[in-house]
Amino acid sequence: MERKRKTPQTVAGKLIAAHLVAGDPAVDAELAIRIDQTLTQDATGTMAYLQFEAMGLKRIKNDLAVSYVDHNTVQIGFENADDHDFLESIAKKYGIIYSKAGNGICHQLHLERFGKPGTTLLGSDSHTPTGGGIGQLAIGAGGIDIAVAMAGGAFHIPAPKVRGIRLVGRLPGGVSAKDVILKVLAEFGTKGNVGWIFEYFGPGVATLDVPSRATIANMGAELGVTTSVFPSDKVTRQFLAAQGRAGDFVELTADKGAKYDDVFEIDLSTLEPLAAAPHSPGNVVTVKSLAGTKVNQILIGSCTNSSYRDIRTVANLLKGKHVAADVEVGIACGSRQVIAMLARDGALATLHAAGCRMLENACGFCIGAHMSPATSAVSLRTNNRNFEGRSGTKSARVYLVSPETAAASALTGRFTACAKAAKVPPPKRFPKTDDMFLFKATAGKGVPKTRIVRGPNIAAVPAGLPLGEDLEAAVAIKVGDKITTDHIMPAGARLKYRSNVPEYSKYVFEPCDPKFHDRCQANQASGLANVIVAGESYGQGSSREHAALCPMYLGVKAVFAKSIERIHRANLVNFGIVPFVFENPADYGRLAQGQRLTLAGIRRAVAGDGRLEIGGIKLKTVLSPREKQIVLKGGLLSCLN
Ligand code: MIC
Ligand code: SF4
Repeated sequence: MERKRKTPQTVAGKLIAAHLVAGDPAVDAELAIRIDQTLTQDATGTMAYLQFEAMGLKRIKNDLAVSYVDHNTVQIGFENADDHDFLESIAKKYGIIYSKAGNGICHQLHLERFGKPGTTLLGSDSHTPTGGGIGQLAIGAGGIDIAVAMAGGAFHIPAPKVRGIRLVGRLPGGVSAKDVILKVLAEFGTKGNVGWIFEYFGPGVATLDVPSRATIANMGAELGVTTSVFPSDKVTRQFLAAQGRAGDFVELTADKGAKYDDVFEIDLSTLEPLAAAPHSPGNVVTVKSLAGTKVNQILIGSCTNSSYRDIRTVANLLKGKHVAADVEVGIACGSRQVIAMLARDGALATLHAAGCRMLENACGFCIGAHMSPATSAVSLRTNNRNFEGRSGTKSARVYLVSPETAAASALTGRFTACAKAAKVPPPKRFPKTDDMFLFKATAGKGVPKTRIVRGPNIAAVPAGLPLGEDLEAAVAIKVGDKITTDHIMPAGARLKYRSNVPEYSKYVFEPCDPKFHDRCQANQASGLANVIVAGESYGQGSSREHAALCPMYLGVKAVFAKSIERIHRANLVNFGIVPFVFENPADYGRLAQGQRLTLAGIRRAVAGDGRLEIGGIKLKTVLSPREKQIVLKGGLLSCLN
C-alpha cells in the first residue's frame, strides 16, 4: 500500500503549522497562532503593560516575556526615568525579564540571549523580525497585541503568501548583508507587500553568518511584509553554541520540493554597494552613483547593523587610520556583549584612536533621540529608516548604507564604496554579559506583592467608544502617499510622552500640520467625528500603536486611504478606527480638508459587507468577524474587559 506523501513545506509553513490555533492556511483569510515569546521596548512597552495590567492577570502566561529599555535612555527631564521605574516594577510583579537601560538594543539582545529557532516571537516593535535570522517566526505588532499574547491569547495574521528569495553565489569584498536587503527593497519597494512572508533559501544562505541574516530579516520590515525568515542550519547551531545556548538549537529547513508562491533569485556575487537615498528605504541607488559627494555625518549602529561582526568590520577598516577631519563619526554598539568583545580584542581602542564618537548602546540616533545632523547636512547611517525628519533635522539628507560603506566614507569624508573588507570569523565563544537582565530567577512566576511605581508621566489608557449608527464627521486632515508613523506620531524629542496619551496627542501629525490637534478638538466640541484622508501605503514604518491610539483620543473614527500598511491597519482596528480604502482610488481627489461628511450607516456597514458610500464615493473595509467586533465595540480593550 502506498503511504500518503506529506506536502513539502517551507520554513514559514512549518512554523505556522506548529503554532496554528485557528484557521486553515489553504482556505482562511485570517489565521490565529500561538505566541511563545514576547518582547517589548520602553517606548511601546509602557502602554502594552498598562493594557496587560487592565486584564487583571496574576502573571504572564506565555513561555518568556522580556521588557527592554533602549529607546528612551536620554533622560532629559523625569519622564524617561519614570517610565523605567514603572517598567521595572511591572516586570518584577508579573514574571517578565527586565533589560535595564544600557544593556543594549532589544533586537540585538534578544537574538543573542533568548531567540530560539522553531518558536514564535511577538514584539511591540516593527523590527522584531530580526529573529527570523535564526529561524524564528518573529513578528512586530502593536502593544495591545503583545499584552494579549502575554495573557496567553493568540495572535492573528493574514494567511500569508510566501515569497522565496533564492540566494546563490557569494558576496564580493566590501559588499554585505545591508546591500542584500537594499537589493530586495529596490526590487519590491516599501508598499504592496502586505500579507507576504519573505523566506530566504538556496545555496547562498550558507555563506551568510547569523548577524548578516539578522540584518536582512530586520530590514525586511521596510518592505511592509508580515516577517522574513531564514532556515536554522549549521551556521545557526554554531552561533547558538557560541552564545552558550547549544540546547536551544533545532534544525529547520524547507522540505525538498517545497513550493513558494513566488520566487526571486539573487546572485550574491553580482551585488555592489548600495544606498537608500532620502527619504525612503525603498529609494535605492548605487554608492558608485554618489561617489565623491560630501558627507557631514556618519552614524554606525541601530538594530540593523550593530553586531560584533559589523562593528569589528568597521574597526578593521579604520585600523591605524583616522576619520576625515570634516566629518562627524558616531558608533553605537548593539549590546554590552558586543562592547565586551570589542574591548577584549582591542577594536574599541582602534575606533577611539580613529576619532569616532562612542555612543550609548541604544537606539539613540536611529530614532532622532540625539545626534541630529546640521541644517541640510548629508548623514550616512547604517540604520533602517531615513524618513524625512526622523533624524530630528527636517532639511537633512539621510542615506542608509552598510557598515563597510560607512567606514570607507568616514576615511574620506565623501561617499566611498569599500573595495574589500576582511571577513570577521564568527566568534567561538561570546562573553557572558547577562548581569543587566533582572528577574531571571522569577521569570514566568513573578513577585505578586510588588508595588507598581507610577510617576506623573504614567497616565491611564483612554477607552474607546462604541461605533455609532451614523456619524457626522469632518475631514480633519488630507495627506499624500507613504505617510509613515513618524509623520503621524513623531518620535525624537516627543518620544518621552509615550506613557501619557493626553500629552502625546498634542503632537499628532506635527510634522505635517501642527494645527491637527486643535482642529480635532474643535470638531469634537461641535459634535463631529474626525476622519483622516490619505493616499497609498498609509502608516508605513513603526509598530507604534500611538499612531492609532492618539488619533482615537482626538475623536478620529475612520481613515479613508488608497491603501494601508499591515501593522498600522491592525492598530487602527485595535483602537476602534475603521480602516476604509477607496474602491476607486481617484475618489481621493474628491475629498478636501475641512469637508463635512455624513457617514450614514457606518455601523451597519462595518457589521455587514464593509461597504460605505458617501456622496458617490465608494469605500470598503475588509474585516474578519473578530475585527468587526473589535471596531463595533470601540477597540480591543473594550472587548477584553
Ligand atoms: C522605530 O524604529 O520606528 C521604532 C521607534 O523602533 C518603532 C517603535 C516605536 O515607535 O516605539 C518601531 O519600529 O516599531
Ligand atoms: Fe531602535 Fe532604530 Fe531599531 Fe527602532 S529601528 S528598534 S529605533 S534601533
